[in-house]
Amino acid sequence: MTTWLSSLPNFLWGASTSSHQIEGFTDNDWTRWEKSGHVADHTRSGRATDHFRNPDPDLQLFHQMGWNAYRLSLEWSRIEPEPGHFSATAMAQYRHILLTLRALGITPVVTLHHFTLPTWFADRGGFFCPAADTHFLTYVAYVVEKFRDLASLWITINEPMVYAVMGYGQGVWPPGQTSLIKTRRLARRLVALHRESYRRIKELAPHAMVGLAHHLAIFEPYTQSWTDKTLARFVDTSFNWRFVEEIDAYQDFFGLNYYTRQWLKTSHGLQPVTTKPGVPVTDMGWEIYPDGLYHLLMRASRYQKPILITENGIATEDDTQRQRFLLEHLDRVAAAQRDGAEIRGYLHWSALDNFEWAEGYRPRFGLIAVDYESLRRTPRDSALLYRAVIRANQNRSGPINVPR
Ligand code: GCO
Repeated sequence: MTTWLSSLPNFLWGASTSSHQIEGFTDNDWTRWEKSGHVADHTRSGRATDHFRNPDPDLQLFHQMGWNAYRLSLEWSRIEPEPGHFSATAMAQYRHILLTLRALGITPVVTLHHFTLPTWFADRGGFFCPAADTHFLTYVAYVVEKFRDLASLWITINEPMVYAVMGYGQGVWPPGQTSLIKTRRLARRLVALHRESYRRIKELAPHAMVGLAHHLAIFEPYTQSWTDKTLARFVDTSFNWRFVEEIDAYQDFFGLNYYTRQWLKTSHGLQPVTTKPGVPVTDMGWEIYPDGLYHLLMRASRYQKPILITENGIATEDDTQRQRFLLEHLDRVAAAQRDGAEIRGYLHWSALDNFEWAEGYRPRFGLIAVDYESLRRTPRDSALLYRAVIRANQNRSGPINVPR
């Protein structure tokens, strides 16, 4: 396979964020959702980490942490606050961010849609509106044309299945609907939209590498009963793999987000049980299960695309737990490489503590701690440990080397 990504000399090491979670003062469907009291403790994202107004110190810090890649998302609602009206100010600031990253030797990985929508688009029905494709593709073409000189790695949609399930199945994210049928229909629409976006980006930037960030989880039967096993297989196929199959011809790399394992129990229906008694969990209540990353990397490598781990991380107040999490997961990445998976990068979630959607600011996912009062940034020991791992692997080819 000779692709731009596989010809990259170095493994991509870095971390990920998304616009709404760090930028502050965005005006989109999530801002409205927060105002109507849907987030834990009535939290609003507010100024968040204030990154958009003042990005430079963060970008410098990312460089100091040894990263050669950084995944960010563009906030559609900032760029196109009214249909067809593009904000020169927002575009100039994103250009500045991309230019600064490049000057620091950091490869940007740019996500076009990370959960949030401009309110005008949400009001027309979001991705169900009849002109949804036209609107989204206009935005995509606009930003790709403006930034194709600065970015070559593009992610169209972040976690389409999570987006569909949370907003249209479980109703805990905007627009708060609870319909299985709509969840399925939305997933199908996003498949079509991804394919169209892929084509459009490749027309505008033929050398760009375009993919999607798939959220994959391990789904296992809670008991060994035939019904639990069947349910687990069904959820694994419909949540993890159906979308992947449908867009496989339209991705140049496989973007993989991995966090946890979940259990299926017939009495709970399609809603997985997040843990079993006695397993180690994060502050999100998610099981810590590094082997899951190995299994999913091996499974994803069947698609014969270079794999980019676009998210993997832990919410915890205890940084020693984060350090352990990091090493254990990197160790599983190395094992998958030794067993033949072509993995081209690891982007930890997250660069900074940030606004964790319906959970608000409580979960701490950052390699870099943020004091939300003073806005002071402090790299955690896990960030320093990560830097040591990155340094030890600089200019190495072959499987990464992870200290034990
Ligand atoms: C997601 C997103 C991130 C989250 C992260 C932790 O997976 O929901 O890509 O925005 O913040 O995964 O939950």
